Amino acid sequence: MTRTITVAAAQLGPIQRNEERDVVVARMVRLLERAHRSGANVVVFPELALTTFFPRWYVEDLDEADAWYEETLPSPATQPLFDAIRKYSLTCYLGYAELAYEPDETGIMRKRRFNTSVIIAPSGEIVLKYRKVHLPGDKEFSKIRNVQHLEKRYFEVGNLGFPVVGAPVGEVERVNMGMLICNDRRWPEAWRELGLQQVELVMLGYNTPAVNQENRGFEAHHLRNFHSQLSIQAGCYQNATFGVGVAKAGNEDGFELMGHSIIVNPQGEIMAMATSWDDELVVADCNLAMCELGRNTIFNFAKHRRLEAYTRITSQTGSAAPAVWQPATSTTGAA
Ligand code: CDT
Repeated sequence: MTRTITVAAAQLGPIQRNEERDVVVARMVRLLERAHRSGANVVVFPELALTTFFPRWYVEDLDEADAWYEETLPSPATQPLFDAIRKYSLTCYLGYAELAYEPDETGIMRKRRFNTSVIIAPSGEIVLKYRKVHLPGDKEFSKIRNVQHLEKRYFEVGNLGFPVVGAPVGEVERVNMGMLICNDRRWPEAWRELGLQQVELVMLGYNTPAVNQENRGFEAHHLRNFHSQLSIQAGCYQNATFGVGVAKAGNEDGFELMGHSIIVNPQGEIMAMATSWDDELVVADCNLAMCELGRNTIFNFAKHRRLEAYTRITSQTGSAAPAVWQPATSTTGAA
C-alpha cells in the first residue's frame, strides 16, 4: 500500500504589532480551506504564528507581555482554527507562545513561558508538544544590535527534549512526525535526535530577519536564505526524512522577515518553495517510502554510528582550541 501524504507549507505574511488574534486566525483558516481544496493531509504554520515576532520589542516586566501568549489551546480566539482542522480532517503544526503554570526544576509551581509548537490531529486533539531548545538572541537589551532579539528574555529553554510520534495521517496508518522551531534547524544535533527516532516528517516554522541585525560583521543578504535552506536540506538528507520549513515573511512594523518556505525530500532536494512574502500555500506529495533508502544504506545508524568517537557532543558546549603542532626541527633561519 502506498505511503504518500500531501503536505502543505502555509506561509504567513507579516503580522503587525497591533493586529488582533481574530484577524490572524481568519487568515490561517483561509489557508486551511485552501489546503483542503489542494488535497493536503498536513498543514504546517510558522513559529509564533498567532502574533507579530514580539521578541524584537523590549519589555522591562514580562507580566506586561502576557497578551502575546496562549494559556490554553484551543482558546476562544483559536477555536476557529481547531474547527477548521476538524472540518477538513487535517493534521496541523502550530507554533505559538505558551504560558504554562507548572513546577520548575526545584519543584516550585510558577508561571513559565516557552516558544512552543504542537501537532494537532484531525480530531482537534493535541498529539505532541515541543518547546524550542535553541533560543537565539539576548536576555537583556543589547546596545550593539540594530534590532533587539530577546527570545532568551521571553522564553525558557524547552524542557521536553525532541519528541517524535507515530500517528495516522490521511490514508496512511502511521507517519513518524517530529518538530523543530526556527533556530533549531541550524543545529545538526537536533535533527539527529529526531533521526534516531526514525522521523519521516520534520515540521518547523521560523521568523528569520532578512538582514543581519547584530552589527558584529558583514553578512551578505542572500546568505540568510542560503543558510536556512542549507540547514534544512542537510538535516533532511542526513536523517533520511522529509522536512517542511515555513516562514512568517514580509515587513512587520518596518522589520523584514525572509520567506522562501520549502518542502524538502529525504535526498535533500527542494520539492516546492514559496515565492511571495505573503500568505501563501505550497503543496507537495511526499512518498514516505523514500525515507527507507537513506535509512537502510548510507545513514543506517545502527551499522555506522560510532558513539565512542562522539563524546564531546554531549560533554562540551563551547569549542576549545586544539593543541598546537610544532615541527621537530626548526627550519627558520636555516642556511
Ligand atoms: N526566531 C528565530 O529563532 N530566529 C533566528 C534568527 C537568528 S539570526 C540568524 C533564526 O535562526 O532564524
